[in-house]
Amino acid sequence: MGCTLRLILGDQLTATLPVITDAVKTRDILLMAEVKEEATYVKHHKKKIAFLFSAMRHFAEELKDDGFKVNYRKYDDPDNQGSLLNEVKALVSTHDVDNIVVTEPGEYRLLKSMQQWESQLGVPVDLLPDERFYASKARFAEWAEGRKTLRMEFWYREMRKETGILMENGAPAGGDWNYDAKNRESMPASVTPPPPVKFEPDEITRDVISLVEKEFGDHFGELDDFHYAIDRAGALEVLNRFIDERLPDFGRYQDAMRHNMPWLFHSHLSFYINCGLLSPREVVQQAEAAWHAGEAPLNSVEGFIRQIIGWREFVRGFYWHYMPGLQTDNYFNAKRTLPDFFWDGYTNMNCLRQCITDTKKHAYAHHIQRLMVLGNFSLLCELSPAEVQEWYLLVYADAYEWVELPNVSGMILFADGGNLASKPYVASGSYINKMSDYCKHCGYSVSKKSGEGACPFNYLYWRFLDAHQDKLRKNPRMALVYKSYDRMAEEKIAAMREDGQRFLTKLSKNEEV
Ligand code: FAD
Ligand code: DLZ
Ligand code: SF4
Repeated sequence: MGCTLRLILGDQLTATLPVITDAVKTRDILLMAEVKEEATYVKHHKKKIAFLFSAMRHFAEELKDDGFKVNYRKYDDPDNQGSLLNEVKALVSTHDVDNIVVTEPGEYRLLKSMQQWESQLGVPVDLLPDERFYASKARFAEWAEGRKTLRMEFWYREMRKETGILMENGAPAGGDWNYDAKNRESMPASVTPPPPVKFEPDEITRDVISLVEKEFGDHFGELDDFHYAIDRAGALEVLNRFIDERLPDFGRYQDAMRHNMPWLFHSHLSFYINCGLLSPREVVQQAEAAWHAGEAPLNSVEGFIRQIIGWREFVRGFYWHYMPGLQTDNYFNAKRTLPDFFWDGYTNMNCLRQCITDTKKHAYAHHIQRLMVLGNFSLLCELSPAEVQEWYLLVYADAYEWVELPNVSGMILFADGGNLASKPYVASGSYINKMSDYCKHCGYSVSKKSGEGACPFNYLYWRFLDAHQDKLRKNPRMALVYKSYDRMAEEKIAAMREDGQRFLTKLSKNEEV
């Protein structure tokens, strides 16, 4: 009798997955591989690769200590086969392999490829469902069936009822489904968020950092000050510290941004949840328990839990529902190429400079930076969806296509024409000024609407609404905005158009803005 070859991907570092728990320790082979194909299909941020390779190596060591036979292929092994398929092929040709088992990958391109493996390898390949989500793909499809539009809020309520999370006698805890009205505070200068949890790199991480420096030197991002958790124990510590130190204020400051402060009261858990070191269930359970214990207010706990059982589950279902079309949707026919400053951060617009610098340094930016600064700018400037998608997929350490693409195509670019969002997330500089102190450190004037020195978001906002009236006027949620537009004097609109066009021309030529 031969063995079962069990493949574990870089974002499947979860010891409770059946691909691992079903293994016969004395017989089956667990395969993990650092391969060029996965590390370069987009040029991932250096810190993202270092994080994932280190986490993979630590996970493999833990499996070995637990008595599993682990075949781990390092990136710089001279026999490295370069792709997951070729690594599997190499083992099939040298071992008596009866069948291959792998948990379904999170990305469409890899799933499509794996669905060919059985015929390419001549060995049965079982793709197991990824049980780490609350809802299966089939559950989402059943919910989506027959709905004209898919809205997160309705999905979220369904999930609350189904799981009983934050429910009391069949009704939402506290009487409301959503407490976001309390979650829109800006953060006063007197508030100092607790510092993020930092870990000193151990020998494995130091080796990986040297490898990344050598092999991926031309990738985006900085490697120094690497401080992420790289194993489950560390990830659990980040979770516990979040619950104790940040969760109570998570809600009220969820949308706030501060100059030179990327971490704020966010959880910084997405890296660990998405690669499997933490399960969404344990994260949600701990947050709910903190509320029951009176250690965190309901607006924070509900807001946080909604991000996970609401948004995270929703975008995953949405991705599989709309792929592959989601990749090519382009409702506004946007074509502008990404300006160079998306890579180096050199722009006079302080909000963008801050968000890009944070991203470059940490492979992290929080939600409002991604949505209302970088995303808002990308939409207003009609940047090419394909280029924006690639950028978001490679710059963030938590980015995998199943979660990145719906957020980019659907949420920020409205490229799907409204399947995900009921209206485009666009805003002028006043929103950024209200939610941050970025404008205080900016050469542009946020109070100036047009002309020399005016905040570009101000005229870009009206230019966008002006240019896309044919598509947006019919949207009832845009009615109020167009009412204001209709009240504007013709000269004012003309000035916005002119300033906007001048700015976009500079952007297209990669001139300094
Ligand atoms: P917190 O603010 O503490 O939120 C808690 C958790 O909720 C996160 O860890 C995450 O698991 C989940 N979550 C929150 N918002 C979302 C969301 N919109 N979609 C899915 N999960 C969510 N998140 C990713 O994990 N990977 C991505 O590639 C990604 N790309 C994004 C691209 C854009 C354009 C936007 C607007 C958002 C994107 N997000 C992505 C969602 C969100 O910005 C990140 O999950 C969050 O910033 C991660 O930081 P945190 O763990 O501190 O989150
Ligand atoms: C993101 C990533 C990177 C950078 N490298 C690897 C790798 O070398 N080996 C591996 O198994 N997985 C890697 N990953 C994660 C995969 O790209 C991920 O499993 C798929 O994109 C599916 O979500
Ligand atoms: Fe950004 Fe405008 Fe504020 Fe400058 S003034 S930081 S460009 S919103």
